[in-house]
Amino acid sequence: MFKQQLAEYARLIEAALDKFLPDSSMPQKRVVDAARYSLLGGGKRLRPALLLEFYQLCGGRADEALPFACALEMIHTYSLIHDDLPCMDDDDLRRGRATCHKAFDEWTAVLAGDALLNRAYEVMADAAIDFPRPQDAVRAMNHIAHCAGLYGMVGGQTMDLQMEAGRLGADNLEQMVSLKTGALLSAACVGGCLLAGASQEQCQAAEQYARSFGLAFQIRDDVLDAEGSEQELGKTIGSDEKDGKTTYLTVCGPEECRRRIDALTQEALQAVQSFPDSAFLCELAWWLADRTS
Ligand code: GRG
Repeated sequence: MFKQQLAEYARLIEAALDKFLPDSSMPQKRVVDAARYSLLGGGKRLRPALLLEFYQLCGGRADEALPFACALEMIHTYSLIHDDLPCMDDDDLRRGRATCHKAFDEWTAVLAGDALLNRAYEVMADAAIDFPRPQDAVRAMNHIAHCAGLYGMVGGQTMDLQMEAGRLGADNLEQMVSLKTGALLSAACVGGCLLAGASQEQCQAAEQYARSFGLAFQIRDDVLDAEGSEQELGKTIGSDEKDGKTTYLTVCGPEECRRRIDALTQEALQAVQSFPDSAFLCELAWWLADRTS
């Protein structure tokens, strides 16, 4: 049931993404091709699915929120393209295929990321104009921008690279993860609530879910980087060790990682108990706690 619902969300999102970034024969076609290559080439579509789920739990209709969900996936995809570049993580494999800069080249990948980021805000602003409650749309956009930027994912990525260079200590690990990984999940969960004009209590519950679930998600990601299968994950494994990265696995070891993933997943479940039907959110959290891809 849950897998079916996630697949249905992915179907909706992918059909809309295709329309929001149309194929073209313009002179800038090369960058459109690269952006489409990364955007439409797989991925779990977690963040847009979460935005749609929270929007519906707070009383909205999924089709109204679809442009915002797609924009979030564009922001996520831009971050993956840039993260894979030689100046950052320098990865060759993503979503089971060559990374954007490998399939095209570096300048194209930089511009494809830039194009996706800008297109995301354009799509949201367009949708806000005709949205039933434009102020809620602006509040959601504001939260998404905050979470994606300096005070969220970009800030977390900055901390991660500083840690890798030995300029920041392991005591910054939790804050780094809550920004790099947790912030965009908050953009999805709280963004969906804000868009629906939800109460402060509902927004706080969504924030707590995103926080706990985001940390569990990252710890599982750290474990999979060491123990997972490259084929199932669709990305290069062993890169954390190769880069000498500080991760939850290096700090806590595998047993403590498992214990924390389970405890954080329980916390995430607790956080959303007050929603009318939290089954999808609960199953998603457990599925990701045990994920292999
Ligand atoms: C370049 C500003 C900037 C940020 C990069 C995305 C990112 C931040 C880094 C990628 C490395 C990493 C471990 C990020 C943590 C979040 C994470 C596990 C992303 C992968 O998300 P999934 O598993 O990917 O949802 P799919 O491909 O399924 O969408």
